[in-house]
Amino acid sequence: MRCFWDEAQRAHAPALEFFNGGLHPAADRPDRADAILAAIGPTEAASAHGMEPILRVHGADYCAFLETAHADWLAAGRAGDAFPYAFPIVGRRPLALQRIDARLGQYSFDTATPIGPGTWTATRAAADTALSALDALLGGDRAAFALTRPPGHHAGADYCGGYSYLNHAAIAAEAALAAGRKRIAILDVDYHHGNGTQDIFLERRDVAYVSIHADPMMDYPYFWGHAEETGSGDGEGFNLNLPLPRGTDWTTYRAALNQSLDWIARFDAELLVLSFGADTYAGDPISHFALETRDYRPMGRAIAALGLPTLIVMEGGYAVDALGANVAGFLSGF
Ligand code: SP5
Ligand code: ZN
Repeated sequence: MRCFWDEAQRAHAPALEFFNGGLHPAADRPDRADAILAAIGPTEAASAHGMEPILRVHGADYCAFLETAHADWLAAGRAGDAFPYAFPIVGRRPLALQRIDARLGQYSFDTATPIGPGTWTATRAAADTALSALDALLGGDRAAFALTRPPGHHAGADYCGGYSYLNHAAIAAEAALAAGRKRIAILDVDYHHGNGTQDIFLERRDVAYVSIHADPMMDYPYFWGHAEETGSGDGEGFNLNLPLPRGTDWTTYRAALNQSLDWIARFDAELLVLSFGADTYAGDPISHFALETRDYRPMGRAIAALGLPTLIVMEGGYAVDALGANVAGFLSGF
């Protein structure tokens, strides 16, 4: 399987994130990529795809914000990474505000997703990485792996959050449609619900989204990922959430995975985008499932058995010591 990675993704190196009333070392560390690279063997660099495929998913104003947010933060006299602190939750009006703090709040939904000097460069390189891996599929390959970092599945059309800025899986799905594919399935096996991906495609029936994740009654991102979110308008019935309790092990997980695979098979997709997170691992420092390293190989095998051309896009996974083995196990099973 061809694997893609772009060194420019290292430019995103947040120091801290804020949750539970305090600052913590950022979980999305650049050495996550080193752990995966050491385990999967050679990778190919991404090729530049420009802004057009990004703008099929994200607003131009949001992209302009991401591009200049850190410079605006410095210009306001701040140091370090840019953090939001005020959010337009109630009576949100379409105000065109200039103050960096207002703009950070307008385009963010949490305080764990800081913007640093290299964030825009890195997430654009991650989009190019996903698009380059998609090119391999469009050229006839059965599967390709995009080592994307920062992750993407929490980012919506006009917001960042959950360590995500651009939604690389959504960008790839739209690019596949633009290349002539008619029906795309997105399967999201990250520990967290991919609220950004769900939101982007909620009213669509050409892109079906199914996610297996920690029950948002207990875990981030709380406000999305509940079982009753099944799509809306034209997209009604094309969104499936399978929330699972904390402590879920492979036996329980496998049953939900089978359910999601049956659902995808009925949808009759031409191409699968897999948002793959390894934060379902028992030793993950911010998550609460109980999968072991040995479980990722049968997970890969089960998803491969769908028989669909599959783009594997990296999302979360923060137990750096086990991350290489978990990702490599998944890819070898696939
Ligand atoms: C892509 C991805 O996996 N994003 C995850 C974002 C989660 N950010 C929320 C941080 C809250 C962590 N709570 C930690 C509890 C530690 N005991
Ligand atoms: Zn996650």
